[in-house]
Amino acid sequence: MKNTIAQTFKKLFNSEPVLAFAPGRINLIGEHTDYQEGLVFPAAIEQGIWVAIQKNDLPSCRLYSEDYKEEFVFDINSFSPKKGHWANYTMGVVSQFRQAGYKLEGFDLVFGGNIPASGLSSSAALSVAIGMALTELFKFTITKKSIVLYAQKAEHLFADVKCGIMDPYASAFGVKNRALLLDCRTNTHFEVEADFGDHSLLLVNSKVKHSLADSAYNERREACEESVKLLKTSYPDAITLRDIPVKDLEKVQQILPTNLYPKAKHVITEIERVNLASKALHASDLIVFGNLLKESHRSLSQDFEVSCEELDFLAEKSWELPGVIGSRMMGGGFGGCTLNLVKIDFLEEFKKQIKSSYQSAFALEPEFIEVALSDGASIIPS
Ligand code: GAF
Repeated sequence: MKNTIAQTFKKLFNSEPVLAFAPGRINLIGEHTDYQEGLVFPAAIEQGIWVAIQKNDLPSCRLYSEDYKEEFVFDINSFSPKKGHWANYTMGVVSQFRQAGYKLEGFDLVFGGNIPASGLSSSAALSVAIGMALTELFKFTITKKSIVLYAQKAEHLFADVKCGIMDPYASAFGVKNRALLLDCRTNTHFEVEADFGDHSLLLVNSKVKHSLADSAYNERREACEESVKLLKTSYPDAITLRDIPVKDLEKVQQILPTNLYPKAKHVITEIERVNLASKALHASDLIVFGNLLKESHRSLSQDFEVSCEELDFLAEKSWELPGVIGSRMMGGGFGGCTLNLVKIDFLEEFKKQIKSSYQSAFALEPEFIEVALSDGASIIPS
């Protein structure tokens, strides 16, 4: 893929580009906790997005998407988001650089990737790769952490999704064979060696992406913010749900209305699960780790209500199968993949059984993706 992107660039723009790469991510556990300043436990994967870029001495930016086989041009001094368009991520990041005072000139850019399913953060990978590429091209002094924050803000302002920091952070800071225990209050992480012994991390792509995903995401975030406001009467210092102790759930239930309590409960208990799961993985206690994945799924499905029939089916079916230590929906929800920890000897049987039962239930063929935890974003030496 890297070579294809570089060749397309040379063919279209007849110059030698700077190349950057940023990976997609998985998340072991900790969903919908990042925007409440909680803990998450993601990792970068091998697959990602490559960006080729060079200055063009023009006042405009000429973009080409290798995946869509489409071009898009915008004026570097005057641009605005175009609903649902792939160019929003580039314009969003450019706008963040400009707002931070960096002087950009026109450039040409080609991008494409090999991220195999939805829910693996291709948009964050793209934004991080663009941030890395711009920094290298214009020789700016910008930290990876700033690029992560620009990528997040670009998604808020140009794609209308009020996401947390997890996806760009994992894409930027991933480390081979390690998961990142990321504290989304301090935006700092610990690396935890991810040794799954004779088990493999397998994603099952449900092949569905329900259309309400983005609006429901923002609604969930608002519900959490509303809960914090109400909880402030008893917890005046609380800034986010991160500040509510898990032992206080009964008290929380008395304060919050019935539509908000389950959502708050999910976030508060999920943060605790991340804490326990990271310790379990560190101690190589895969049974405890796997049970926490299952609890996480239940909570996301029943309390936070971001699962869907297909994801529930895949997770629940997996729990019944021998050789499966844990299974849960992964990411924002309403489609995408489940994350499964499956004994290597049982992988083929697992795929056979899941494929046939999912096909009979939904007339869809699931896709199986084995993932390896990998390094984060980088500039590719020419
Ligand atoms: C999406 C968001 F982009 C993340 O910030 C995170 O909230 C995740 O959903 C759910 O954990 O990937």
